[in-house]
Amino acid sequence: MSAERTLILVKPDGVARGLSGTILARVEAKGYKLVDMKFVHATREILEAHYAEHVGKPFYEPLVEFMLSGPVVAAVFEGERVIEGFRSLAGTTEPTTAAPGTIRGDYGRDWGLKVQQNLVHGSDSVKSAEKEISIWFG
Ligand code: DAT
Ligand code: MG
Repeated sequence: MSAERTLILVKPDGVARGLSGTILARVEAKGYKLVDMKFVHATREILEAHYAEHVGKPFYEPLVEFMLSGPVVAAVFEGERVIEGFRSLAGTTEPTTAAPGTIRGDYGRDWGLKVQQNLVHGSDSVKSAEKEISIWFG
């Protein structure tokens, strides 16, 4: 049985604020293994596949525009229960209320925009992780 893997993105706000290294260091420091990584400017095609579950929601188009606004770091991390472990480290979606100690809680805030800028993405299930790793890494 192969080890669990997850797709992590440092979103354009994280890269623009110079937090890519800090964020990746926190994932590594927790003990997960970095197995692939790249610096990439996403395309609309990639984002439409990545965020297909959110089509039709009021924040969908702002989300795609935000994710196109600058480069991201895409990384694959591996480890026992890494999907759940990274979601816990990232914190909840809204940065205002994400727990202090989490990435979103420590570095994120609400900027009063149509989409929450919350620094990171992490796959939410084994199925999503497999899909997302193939979208970003082929
Ligand atoms: P998560 O990234 O925590 O898995 P999600 O998959 O539900 O959250 O949504 C994808 C992103 O869209 C999320 O990181 C931030 C943004 N978002 C989600 N819900 C939102 C809302 N109600 N208003 C504004 N932006 C939202
Ligand atoms: Mg999600």
